Amino acid sequence: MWEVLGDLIPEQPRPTARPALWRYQEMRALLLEAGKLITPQEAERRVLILENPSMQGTSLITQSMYSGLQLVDPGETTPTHRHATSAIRFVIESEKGYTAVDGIRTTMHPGDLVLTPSWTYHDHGNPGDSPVIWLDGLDVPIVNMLGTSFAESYPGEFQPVKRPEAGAEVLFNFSYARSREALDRLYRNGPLDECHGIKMQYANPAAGGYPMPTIGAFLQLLPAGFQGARYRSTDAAVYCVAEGSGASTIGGTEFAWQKNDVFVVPSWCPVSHKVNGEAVLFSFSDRPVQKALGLWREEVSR
Ligand code: 1HN
Repeated sequence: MWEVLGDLIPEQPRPTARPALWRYQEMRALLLEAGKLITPQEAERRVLILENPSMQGTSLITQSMYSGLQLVDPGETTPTHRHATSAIRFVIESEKGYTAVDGIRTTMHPGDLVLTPSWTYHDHGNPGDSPVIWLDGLDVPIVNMLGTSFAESYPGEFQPVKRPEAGAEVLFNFSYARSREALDRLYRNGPLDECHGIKMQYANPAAGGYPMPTIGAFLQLLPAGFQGARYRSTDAAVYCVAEGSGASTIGGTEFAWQKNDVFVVPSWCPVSHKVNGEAVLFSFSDRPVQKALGLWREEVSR
């Protein structure tokens, strides 16, 4: 043991992920090109994986999360399937795109957060005439680390549509309009956090707590002129820019971002955000897992 102890039990996190940013305009062009090369029926899902550049061959964005950008072209539907892995979708472009979860459809609008809980049958479709694109986040490495992966196709071509359009009460779509309003209200009434600006955590509307057992999600408002303090936490986070532009210094490197860009902050890596105009950031992480296990830590690093 004495030969390996330092590597078995590091004194602080040694993430294999490194800070990285994907520009939406580059990714979008590649995704539309993929749209000409393969159908969702051939691919099951037409996704460009956002693989962490220091984790090549793993398909992962961090040690605990998978992420990718998915395209559903006009007129397309995807096969119906289910898996033990849980998924979140943060919608980037969509006029009429939908996700159906266990037979209930919800229309996806830009900025919406749509949940696909573990082992629910789900499929997507685009009855509109412009491309539908969203960011997928899945707990794939957690499920695989635990040896608990199951997956199957829906027996039959389509799952029956129980409700063609879920109402506003649908429990698996957090609409951007409502979240954005809440951010504004908090900004008017509340104090500004020195690191996060105004940061909200999405909650499970039925049970309280996190939206799903393995994935936590957040939406934060950075008011015009905001220059955040340095912060780090043990949960590596994947960010997607919902509105505006700005820059984040991640582990000492500055990453300038624009609307819809995706960037990753590894575990225990200091991050600070700054903006000129107002901006809104979406993010997700494995925080519920870390909290449940009593492992989560954070600090403001001055
Ligand atoms: C999946 O089922 C979807 O249902 C997207 O849209 C991405 C990545 C890995 C494994 C399953 C989807 C996925 C995925």
